[in-house]
Amino acid sequence: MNGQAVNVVQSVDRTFYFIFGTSAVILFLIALATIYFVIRYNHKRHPVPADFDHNTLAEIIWTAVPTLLVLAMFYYGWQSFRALRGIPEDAMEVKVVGRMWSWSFEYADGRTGPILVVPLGKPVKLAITSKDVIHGFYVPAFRVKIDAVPGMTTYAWLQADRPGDYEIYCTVYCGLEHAKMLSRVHAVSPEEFESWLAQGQGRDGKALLEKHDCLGCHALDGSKLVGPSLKDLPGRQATLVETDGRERQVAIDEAYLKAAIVGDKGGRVKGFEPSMPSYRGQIPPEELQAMVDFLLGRQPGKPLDGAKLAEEQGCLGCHSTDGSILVGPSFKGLFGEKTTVIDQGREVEVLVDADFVKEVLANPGKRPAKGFDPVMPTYPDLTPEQKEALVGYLMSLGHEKHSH
Ligand code: HEC
Ligand code: HEC
Ligand SMILES: [Cu+2]
Repeated sequence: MNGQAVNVVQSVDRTFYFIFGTSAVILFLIALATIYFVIRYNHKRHPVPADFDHNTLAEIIWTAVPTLLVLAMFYYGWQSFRALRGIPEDAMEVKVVGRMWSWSFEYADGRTGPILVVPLGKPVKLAITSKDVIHGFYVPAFRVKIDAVPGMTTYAWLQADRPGDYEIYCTVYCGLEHAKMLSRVHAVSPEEFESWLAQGQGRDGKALLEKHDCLGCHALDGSKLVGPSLKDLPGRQATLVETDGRERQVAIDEAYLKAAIVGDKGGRVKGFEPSMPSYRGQIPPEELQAMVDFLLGRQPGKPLDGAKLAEEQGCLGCHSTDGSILVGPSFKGLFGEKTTVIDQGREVEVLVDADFVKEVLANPGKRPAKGFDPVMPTYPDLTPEQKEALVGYLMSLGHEKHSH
Protein backbone atom coordinates (compact mmCIF):
# COMPACT_ATOMS: atom_id res chain seq x y z
CA MET A 1 0.00 0.00 0.00
CA ASN A 2 2.72 2.34 1.07
CA GLY A 3 4.01 2.64 -2.43
CA GLN A 4 0.79 4.02 -3.78
CA ALA A 5 0.80 7.51 -2.32
CA VAL A 6 4.38 7.93 -3.30
CA ASN A 7 3.33 6.85 -6.74
CA VAL A 8 0.73 9.62 -7.11
CA VAL A 9 3.23 12.26 -6.11
CA GLN A 10 5.99 10.62 -8.14
CA SER A 11 3.94 10.13 -11.25
CA VAL A 12 2.59 13.69 -11.18
CA ASP A 13 6.10 15.00 -10.65
CA ARG A 14 7.53 12.76 -13.35
CA THR A 15 4.95 14.10 -15.81
CA PHE A 16 5.75 17.65 -14.78
CA TYR A 17 9.52 17.22 -15.09
CA PHE A 18 9.20 15.39 -18.39
CA ILE A 19 7.11 18.17 -19.94
CA PHE A 20 9.22 20.86 -18.35
CA GLY A 21 12.48 19.17 -19.39
CA THR A 22 11.43 18.55 -23.00
CA SER A 23 10.14 22.11 -23.28
CA ALA A 24 13.40 23.49 -21.92
CA VAL A 25 15.48 21.43 -24.35
CA ILE A 26 13.27 22.42 -27.30
CA LEU A 27 13.41 26.07 -26.27
CA PHE A 28 17.19 25.85 -26.15
CA LEU A 29 17.42 24.13 -29.56
CA ILE A 30 15.02 26.58 -31.19
CA ALA A 31 16.91 29.56 -29.77
CA LEU A 32 20.19 28.06 -30.98
CA ALA A 33 18.80 27.36 -34.44
CA THR A 34 17.34 30.88 -34.66
CA ILE A 35 20.69 32.46 -33.83
CA TYR A 36 22.47 30.16 -36.26
CA PHE A 37 20.04 30.98 -39.08
CA VAL A 38 20.23 34.70 -38.38
CA ILE A 39 23.99 34.60 -38.86
CA ARG A 40 24.17 31.95 -41.55
CA TYR A 41 21.43 33.40 -43.77
CA ASN A 42 22.04 37.05 -43.05
CA HIS A 43 20.77 39.37 -45.80
CA LYS A 44 24.30 40.75 -46.35
CA ARG A 45 25.60 37.28 -47.12
CA HIS A 46 22.57 36.29 -49.19
CA PRO A 47 21.25 39.37 -50.97
CA VAL A 48 19.25 37.12 -53.30
CA PRO A 49 17.05 34.51 -51.56
CA ALA A 50 18.01 30.96 -52.41
CA ASP A 51 15.45 29.04 -54.41
CA PHE A 52 14.53 26.27 -51.91
CA ASP A 53 12.03 23.61 -52.66
CA HIS A 54 11.82 21.21 -49.74
CA ASN A 55 13.82 18.69 -47.71
CA THR A 56 12.07 15.39 -47.14
CA LEU A 57 14.39 14.20 -44.39
CA ALA A 58 14.02 17.41 -42.38
CA GLU A 59 10.24 17.29 -42.75
CA ILE A 60 10.03 13.69 -41.57
CA ILE A 61 12.18 14.51 -38.55
CA TRP A 62 10.25 17.60 -37.50
CA THR A 63 7.00 15.70 -37.81
CA ALA A 64 8.02 12.43 -36.20
CA VAL A 65 10.03 13.73 -33.25
CA PRO A 66 7.38 16.14 -31.89
CA THR A 67 4.69 13.49 -32.45
CA LEU A 68 6.64 11.03 -30.34
CA LEU A 69 7.29 13.65 -27.67
CA VAL A 70 3.62 14.61 -27.46
CA LEU A 71 2.62 10.94 -27.28
CA ALA A 72 5.13 10.43 -24.46
CA MET A 73 3.62 13.42 -22.63
CA PHE A 74 0.19 11.92 -23.08
CA TYR A 75 1.42 8.59 -21.75
CA TYR A 76 2.88 10.11 -18.59
CA GLY A 77 -0.11 12.37 -18.12
CA TRP A 78 -2.53 9.49 -18.54
CA GLN A 79 -0.62 7.43 -15.99
CA SER A 80 -0.70 10.14 -13.37
CA PHE A 81 -4.36 10.84 -14.12
CA ARG A 82 -5.09 7.20 -13.41
CA ALA A 83 -3.07 7.28 -10.20
CA LEU A 84 -4.99 10.36 -9.06
CA ARG A 85 -8.39 8.99 -9.97
CA GLY A 86 -7.90 5.33 -9.08
CA ILE A 87 -9.11 5.48 -5.49
CA PRO A 88 -8.05 2.27 -3.66
CA GLU A 89 -10.99 0.12 -2.62
CA ASP A 90 -9.89 -0.14 1.00
CA ALA A 91 -9.68 3.63 1.43
CA MET A 92 -11.20 5.24 4.49
CA GLU A 93 -13.81 7.81 3.48
CA VAL A 94 -13.88 11.35 4.84
CA LYS A 95 -16.41 13.96 3.78
CA VAL A 96 -14.96 17.36 3.01
CA VAL A 97 -17.21 20.43 3.08
CA GLY A 98 -16.07 23.83 1.87
CA ARG A 99 -17.92 26.97 2.85
CA MET A 100 -17.17 30.67 3.04
CA TRP A 101 -14.50 30.56 4.41
CA SER A 102 -13.42 27.34 5.99
CA TRP A 103 -13.11 23.61 5.43
CA SER A 104 -14.63 20.94 7.61
CA PHE A 105 -14.07 17.21 7.65
CA GLU A 106 -16.59 14.58 8.63
CA TYR A 107 -15.66 11.03 9.57
CA ALA A 108 -17.74 7.86 9.27
CA ASP A 109 -18.82 8.06 12.92
CA GLY A 110 -20.27 11.53 12.39
CA ARG A 111 -17.53 13.51 14.08
CA THR A 112 -16.49 16.69 12.32
CA GLY A 113 -13.49 18.91 12.71
CA PRO A 114 -11.66 21.76 11.01
CA ILE A 115 -8.52 19.65 10.39
CA LEU A 116 -8.08 16.53 8.28
CA VAL A 117 -6.53 13.94 10.60
CA VAL A 118 -5.28 10.86 8.71
CA PRO A 119 -3.45 7.67 9.71
CA LEU A 120 -0.10 6.99 8.07
CA GLY A 121 0.02 4.35 5.38
CA LYS A 122 -3.72 4.21 4.77
CA PRO A 123 -5.42 5.61 1.69
CA VAL A 124 -8.05 8.22 2.50
CA LYS A 125 -10.90 8.83 0.07
CA LEU A 126 -12.18 12.39 0.10
CA ALA A 127 -15.81 13.06 -0.85
CA ILE A 128 -15.79 16.78 -1.46
CA THR A 129 -18.64 19.26 -1.71
CA SER A 130 -19.48 22.88 -0.93
CA LYS A 131 -22.24 24.60 1.01
CA ASP A 132 -22.29 27.85 -0.90
CA VAL A 133 -20.06 28.72 -3.85
CA ILE A 134 -17.39 26.84 -5.79
CA HIS A 135 -14.20 26.36 -3.80
CA GLY A 136 -11.00 24.54 -4.78
CA PHE A 137 -9.66 21.85 -2.47
CA TYR A 138 -5.89 21.90 -2.81
CA VAL A 139 -3.25 19.93 -0.88
CA PRO A 140 0.00 20.63 -2.71
CA ALA A 141 2.05 18.08 -0.73
CA PHE A 142 -0.18 15.32 -2.08
CA ARG A 143 -0.69 16.86 -5.53
CA VAL A 144 -4.44 16.89 -4.86
CA LYS A 145 -6.44 19.72 -6.42
CA ILE A 146 -10.10 19.45 -7.18
CA ASP A 147 -13.14 21.75 -7.20
CA ALA A 148 -15.66 21.69 -4.34
CA VAL A 149 -18.99 22.32 -6.05
CA PRO A 150 -22.31 22.99 -4.30
CA GLY A 151 -24.87 20.25 -4.92
CA MET A 152 -22.28 17.85 -6.26
CA THR A 153 -19.67 15.50 -4.80
CA THR A 154 -16.21 15.23 -6.27
CA TYR A 155 -13.69 12.64 -5.19
CA ALA A 156 -9.98 12.58 -4.56
CA TRP A 157 -7.67 10.57 -2.39
CA LEU A 158 -4.41 10.84 -0.58
CA GLN A 159 -2.15 8.73 1.55
CA ALA A 160 0.37 10.10 4.00
CA ASP A 161 3.60 8.21 4.44
CA ARG A 162 5.39 10.63 6.73
CA PRO A 163 3.95 12.14 9.91
CA GLY A 164 3.47 15.88 9.83
CA ASP A 165 1.22 18.71 8.81
CA TYR A 166 0.47 19.55 5.21
CA GLU A 167 -1.29 22.74 4.15
CA ILE A 168 -4.72 22.83 2.58
CA TYR A 169 -5.75 25.86 0.52
CA CYS A 170 -8.76 27.05 -1.43
CA THR A 171 -7.80 27.73 -5.03
CA VAL A 172 -11.00 29.37 -6.24
CA TYR A 173 -11.47 33.02 -5.38
CA CYS A 174 -14.60 32.75 -3.24
CA GLY A 175 -14.96 36.15 -1.62
CA LEU A 176 -13.41 38.53 0.81
CA GLU A 177 -11.72 36.13 3.21
CA HIS A 178 -10.77 33.58 0.55
CA ALA A 179 -7.10 33.80 1.48
CA LYS A 180 -7.90 32.73 5.02
CA MET A 181 -9.61 29.56 3.88
CA LEU A 182 -6.80 27.43 5.21
CA SER A 183 -6.60 24.09 6.93
CA ARG A 184 -4.17 21.22 7.16
CA VAL A 185 -3.73 17.49 6.83
CA HIS A 186 -2.49 16.18 10.14
CA ALA A 187 -0.83 12.80 9.55
CA VAL A 188 -0.34 10.62 12.62
CA SER A 189 0.64 7.00 13.30
CA PRO A 190 -2.18 4.44 13.04
CA GLU A 191 -2.10 4.00 16.84
CA GLU A 192 -2.49 7.73 17.46
CA PHE A 193 -5.24 7.83 14.89
CA GLU A 194 -7.08 4.97 16.60
CA SER A 195 -6.90 6.69 19.97
CA TRP A 196 -8.07 9.96 18.39
CA LEU A 197 -11.01 8.10 16.87
CA ALA A 198 -11.75 6.28 20.12
CA GLN A 199 -12.17 9.51 22.08
CA GLY A 200 -15.80 9.55 23.08
CA GLN A 201 -16.51 6.30 21.27
CA GLY A 202 -17.98 2.93 22.20
CA ARG A 203 -20.81 5.41 22.27
CA ASP A 204 -21.00 5.61 18.53
CA GLY A 205 -24.70 6.34 18.07
CA LYS A 206 -24.82 5.20 14.48
CA ALA A 207 -23.21 1.84 15.25
CA LEU A 208 -25.69 1.42 18.11
CA LEU A 209 -28.64 2.05 15.81
CA GLU A 210 -27.30 -0.77 13.72
CA LYS A 211 -26.69 -3.01 16.74
CA HIS A 212 -30.29 -2.58 17.95
CA ASP A 213 -31.69 -3.24 14.47
CA CYS A 214 -33.29 0.20 14.21
CA LEU A 215 -31.95 0.56 10.69
CA GLY A 216 -34.04 -2.34 9.46
CA CYS A 217 -37.08 -0.11 9.81
CA HIS A 218 -35.55 3.38 9.71
CA ALA A 219 -33.39 4.84 6.97
CA LEU A 220 -30.85 7.54 7.68
CA ASP A 221 -30.96 9.02 4.20
CA GLY A 222 -34.49 10.45 4.14
CA SER A 223 -36.23 7.49 2.53
CA LYS A 224 -39.32 5.92 4.06
CA LEU A 225 -39.09 2.28 5.18
CA VAL A 226 -41.40 0.59 7.70
CA GLY A 227 -40.78 3.60 9.94
CA PRO A 228 -40.02 7.24 9.20
CA SER A 229 -36.52 8.29 8.19
CA LEU A 230 -34.36 9.41 11.09
CA LYS A 231 -32.48 11.97 9.01
CA ASP A 232 -32.54 15.66 10.00
CA LEU A 233 -34.86 15.17 12.96
CA PRO A 234 -33.80 18.08 15.17
CA GLY A 235 -35.80 21.25 14.71
CA ARG A 236 -38.70 19.36 13.13
CA GLN A 237 -42.12 18.57 14.50
CA ALA A 238 -43.67 15.13 14.62
CA THR A 239 -47.38 14.71 14.00
CA LEU A 240 -48.67 12.06 16.39
CA VAL A 241 -52.00 10.32 16.08
CA GLU A 242 -53.41 9.33 19.46
CA THR A 243 -55.47 6.17 20.00
CA ASP A 244 -58.71 8.17 19.76
CA GLY A 245 -57.63 9.53 16.39
CA ARG A 246 -56.75 13.05 17.55
CA GLU A 247 -53.61 14.57 16.07
CA ARG A 248 -51.05 16.70 17.82
CA GLN A 249 -47.70 18.26 16.98
CA VAL A 250 -44.66 17.53 19.10
CA ALA A 251 -41.23 19.12 18.79
CA ILE A 252 -38.55 16.51 18.14
CA ASP A 253 -36.10 16.94 20.99
CA GLU A 254 -34.16 14.76 23.39
CA ALA A 255 -37.16 13.89 25.59
CA TYR A 256 -39.31 13.02 22.59
CA LEU A 257 -36.67 10.74 21.07
CA LYS A 258 -36.07 8.89 24.32
CA ALA A 259 -39.81 8.42 24.76
CA ALA A 260 -40.14 7.22 21.16
CA ILE A 261 -37.51 4.54 21.66
CA VAL A 262 -39.08 3.15 24.82
CA GLY A 263 -42.56 3.30 23.27
CA ASP A 264 -43.77 6.17 25.43
CA LYS A 265 -44.37 9.02 23.05
CA GLY A 266 -48.17 8.78 23.31
CA GLY A 267 -49.44 7.99 19.83
CA ARG A 268 -48.06 6.85 16.53
CA VAL A 269 -46.36 8.96 13.90
CA LYS A 270 -48.96 9.97 11.32
CA GLY A 271 -48.74 7.89 8.16
CA PHE A 272 -47.17 4.85 9.86
CA GLU A 273 -48.42 1.70 11.52
CA PRO A 274 -47.59 1.44 15.23
CA SER A 275 -45.33 -1.53 14.55
CA MET A 276 -42.24 -0.39 16.42
CA PRO A 277 -41.34 -2.70 19.29
CA SER A 278 -40.78 -1.03 22.67
CA TYR A 279 -37.19 -1.03 23.78
CA ARG A 280 -38.06 -0.31 27.39
CA GLY A 281 -35.48 -1.86 29.69
CA GLN A 282 -33.53 -3.31 26.78
CA ILE A 283 -31.07 -0.54 26.04
CA PRO A 284 -28.56 0.66 28.64
CA PRO A 285 -28.96 4.38 29.40
CA GLU A 286 -25.56 5.35 27.94
CA GLU A 287 -26.46 3.62 24.70
CA LEU A 288 -29.84 5.30 24.60
CA GLN A 289 -28.15 8.64 25.18
CA ALA A 290 -25.56 7.97 22.46
CA MET A 291 -28.26 7.11 19.92
CA VAL A 292 -30.27 10.19 20.82
CA ASP A 293 -27.12 12.32 20.60
CA PHE A 294 -26.47 10.92 17.17
CA LEU A 295 -30.05 11.54 16.02
CA LEU A 296 -29.77 15.11 17.30
CA GLY A 297 -26.54 15.61 15.39
CA ARG A 298 -24.39 16.01 18.47
CA GLN A 299 -20.79 14.92 18.72
CA PRO A 300 -20.65 11.43 20.23
CA GLY A 301 -20.29 11.58 23.97
CA LYS A 302 -19.16 15.19 24.09
CA PRO A 303 -21.04 18.33 24.96
CA LEU A 304 -21.06 20.80 22.10
CA ASP A 305 -18.17 23.18 22.13
CA GLY A 306 -19.45 26.55 20.93
CA ALA A 307 -15.99 27.84 20.07
CA LYS A 308 -15.23 24.82 17.93
CA LEU A 309 -18.64 25.05 16.32
CA ALA A 310 -18.11 28.72 15.50
CA GLU A 311 -14.88 27.76 13.80
CA GLU A 312 -16.34 24.77 11.96
CA GLN A 313 -19.35 26.74 10.79
CA GLY A 314 -17.11 29.47 9.46
CA CYS A 315 -18.42 32.21 11.78
CA LEU A 316 -14.88 33.14 12.69
CA GLY A 317 -14.03 33.85 9.07
CA CYS A 318 -16.29 36.90 9.27
CA HIS A 319 -16.41 37.68 12.99
CA SER A 320 -13.27 38.26 15.02
CA THR A 321 -12.99 37.53 18.72
CA ASP A 322 -10.52 40.32 19.47
CA GLY A 323 -12.56 43.41 18.67
CA SER A 324 -11.27 43.90 15.14
CA ILE A 325 -13.78 44.30 12.32
CA LEU A 326 -13.67 41.68 9.59
CA VAL A 327 -16.70 41.19 7.35
CA GLY A 328 -19.10 41.42 10.27
CA PRO A 329 -18.97 42.94 13.76
CA SER A 330 -16.56 41.37 16.25
CA PHE A 331 -17.95 38.82 18.71
CA LYS A 332 -15.95 40.47 21.46
CA GLY A 333 -18.27 42.34 23.76
CA LEU A 334 -21.22 41.87 21.39
CA PHE A 335 -23.42 39.82 23.65
CA GLY A 336 -25.27 41.71 26.37
CA GLU A 337 -24.74 45.07 24.61
CA LYS A 338 -27.01 47.17 22.45
CA THR A 339 -26.46 47.03 18.73
CA THR A 340 -27.94 49.18 16.00
CA VAL A 341 -29.78 47.30 13.29
CA ILE A 342 -31.73 48.38 10.25
CA ASP A 343 -35.35 47.32 10.67
CA GLN A 344 -37.46 48.04 7.59
CA GLY A 345 -35.29 50.99 6.67
CA ARG A 346 -35.20 52.48 10.14
CA GLU A 347 -32.35 52.37 12.65
CA VAL A 348 -33.32 50.53 15.80
CA GLU A 349 -31.32 49.70 18.91
CA VAL A 350 -31.67 46.11 20.06
CA LEU A 351 -30.11 44.14 22.88
CA VAL A 352 -27.95 41.25 21.71
CA ASP A 353 -29.40 38.41 23.74
CA ALA A 354 -30.08 34.72 23.09
CA ASP A 355 -33.29 35.46 21.17
CA PHE A 356 -31.62 38.02 18.96
CA VAL A 357 -28.70 35.70 18.14
CA LYS A 358 -31.15 32.94 17.24
CA GLU A 359 -33.11 35.36 15.08
CA VAL A 360 -29.91 36.32 13.25
CA LEU A 361 -28.97 32.67 12.73
CA ALA A 362 -32.42 31.87 11.37
CA ASN A 363 -32.74 34.98 9.24
CA PRO A 364 -29.58 37.07 8.99
CA GLY A 365 -30.85 39.56 6.45
CA LYS A 366 -34.01 40.47 8.35
CA ARG A 367 -32.50 43.13 10.60
CA PRO A 368 -28.89 43.58 9.47
CA ALA A 369 -26.41 45.41 11.67
CA LYS A 370 -25.89 49.03 10.72
CA GLY A 371 -22.75 49.74 8.73
CA PHE A 372 -22.30 46.21 7.41
CA ASP A 373 -23.22 44.53 4.16
CA PRO A 374 -25.93 41.94 4.77
CA VAL A 375 -23.79 39.07 3.49
CA MET A 376 -24.13 36.66 6.39
CA PRO A 377 -25.34 33.26 5.10
CA THR A 378 -28.29 31.41 6.64
CA TYR A 379 -27.68 28.29 8.69
CA PRO A 380 -30.66 26.01 8.05
CA ASP A 381 -28.73 22.92 9.17
CA LEU A 382 -27.97 24.06 12.72
CA THR A 383 -29.74 22.00 15.35
CA PRO A 384 -31.35 23.76 18.34
CA GLU A 385 -28.51 22.40 20.50
CA GLN A 386 -25.92 23.84 18.15
CA LYS A 387 -27.66 27.22 18.27
CA GLU A 388 -27.62 27.10 22.07
CA ALA A 389 -23.91 26.27 22.01
CA LEU A 390 -23.24 29.25 19.73
CA VAL A 391 -25.27 31.52 22.00
CA GLY A 392 -23.24 30.23 24.97
CA TYR A 393 -20.05 30.94 23.11
CA LEU A 394 -21.07 34.50 22.24
CA MET A 395 -22.11 34.98 25.83
CA SER A 396 -18.67 33.90 26.99
CA LEU A 397 -17.13 36.58 24.75
CA GLY A 398 -19.75 39.14 25.56
CA HIS A 399 -20.21 42.12 27.77
CA GLU A 400 -21.77 40.34 30.72
CA LYS A 401 -18.70 38.31 31.47
CA HIS A 402 -16.55 41.39 31.89
CA SER A 403 -18.97 43.19 34.17
CA HIS A 404 -18.94 40.37 36.74
C1 HEC B 1 -40.06 -3.18 13.32
C2 HEC B 1 -39.69 -1.90 12.79
C3 HEC B 1 -39.03 -0.87 13.75
C4 HEC B 1 -37.91 -1.02 14.50
C5 HEC B 1 -37.03 -2.26 14.65
C6 HEC B 1 -37.66 0.26 15.11
N1 HEC B 1 -38.63 1.15 14.75
FE1 HEC B 1 -38.74 3.10 15.31
N2 HEC B 1 -40.51 3.28 14.37
C7 HEC B 1 -41.12 2.29 13.58
C8 HEC B 1 -42.39 2.79 13.08
C9 HEC B 1 -43.35 2.00 12.18
C10 HEC B 1 -42.54 4.12 13.56
C11 HEC B 1 -43.68 5.08 13.29
C12 HEC B 1 -44.96 4.63 13.95
C13 HEC B 1 -44.95 4.88 15.41
O1 HEC B 1 -44.72 6.04 15.82
O2 HEC B 1 -45.16 3.93 16.16
C14 HEC B 1 -41.35 4.39 14.36
C15 HEC B 1 -41.07 5.60 15.01
C16 HEC B 1 -39.84 5.94 15.56
C17 HEC B 1 -39.46 7.27 16.00
C18 HEC B 1 -40.28 8.52 15.87
C19 HEC B 1 -39.89 9.15 14.55
C20 HEC B 1 -40.58 10.44 14.19
O3 HEC B 1 -40.42 10.87 13.04
O4 HEC B 1 -41.30 11.01 15.02
C21 HEC B 1 -38.18 7.19 16.45
C22 HEC B 1 -37.31 8.33 16.96
C23 HEC B 1 -37.77 5.80 16.33
N3 HEC B 1 -38.81 5.07 15.79
C24 HEC B 1 -36.52 5.35 16.69
C25 HEC B 1 -36.18 4.00 16.66
C26 HEC B 1 -34.94 3.49 17.20
C27 HEC B 1 -33.83 4.34 17.82
C28 HEC B 1 -34.95 2.15 17.03
C29 HEC B 1 -33.91 1.13 17.48
C30 HEC B 1 -33.58 1.18 18.89
C31 HEC B 1 -36.19 1.82 16.34
N4 HEC B 1 -36.89 2.98 16.14
C32 HEC B 1 -36.56 0.54 15.94
C33 HEC B 1 -40.62 1.04 13.32
C34 HEC B 1 -39.48 0.49 13.92
C1 HEC C 1 -19.86 35.53 5.29
C2 HEC C 1 -19.56 36.21 6.52
C3 HEC C 1 -20.31 35.80 7.78
C4 HEC C 1 -20.40 34.56 8.36
C5 HEC C 1 -19.81 33.26 7.84
C6 HEC C 1 -21.14 34.74 9.58
N1 HEC C 1 -21.50 36.03 9.71
FE1 HEC C 1 -22.56 36.84 11.29
N2 HEC C 1 -22.64 38.61 10.32
C7 HEC C 1 -21.98 38.93 9.15
C8 HEC C 1 -22.24 40.32 8.80
C9 HEC C 1 -21.70 41.04 7.58
C10 HEC C 1 -23.09 40.83 9.81
C11 HEC C 1 -23.66 42.24 9.91
C12 HEC C 1 -24.80 42.41 8.96
C13 HEC C 1 -25.99 41.64 9.42
O1 HEC C 1 -26.35 41.75 10.60
O2 HEC C 1 -26.60 40.95 8.56
C14 HEC C 1 -23.31 39.73 10.76
C15 HEC C 1 -24.08 39.82 11.91
C16 HEC C 1 -24.10 38.87 12.92
C17 HEC C 1 -24.73 39.05 14.20
C18 HEC C 1 -25.51 40.30 14.65
C19 HEC C 1 -24.54 41.36 15.06
C20 HEC C 1 -25.23 42.68 15.29
O3 HEC C 1 -24.58 43.54 15.89
O4 HEC C 1 -26.38 42.85 14.84
C21 HEC C 1 -24.54 37.91 14.92
C22 HEC C 1 -25.00 37.62 16.35
C23 HEC C 1 -23.80 37.01 14.07
N3 HEC C 1 -23.56 37.62 12.87
C24 HEC C 1 -23.40 35.73 14.43
C25 HEC C 1 -22.83 34.81 13.56
C26 HEC C 1 -22.62 33.41 13.87
C27 HEC C 1 -22.89 32.77 15.21
C28 HEC C 1 -22.08 32.85 12.75
C29 HEC C 1 -21.72 31.39 12.53
C30 HEC C 1 -22.79 30.42 12.72
C31 HEC C 1 -21.94 33.89 11.74
N4 HEC C 1 -22.41 35.06 12.27
C32 HEC C 1 -21.42 33.70 10.47
C33 HEC C 1 -21.18 38.09 8.41
C34 HEC C 1 -21.02 36.72 8.64
CU1 LIG D 1 -12.98 29.08 -1.07
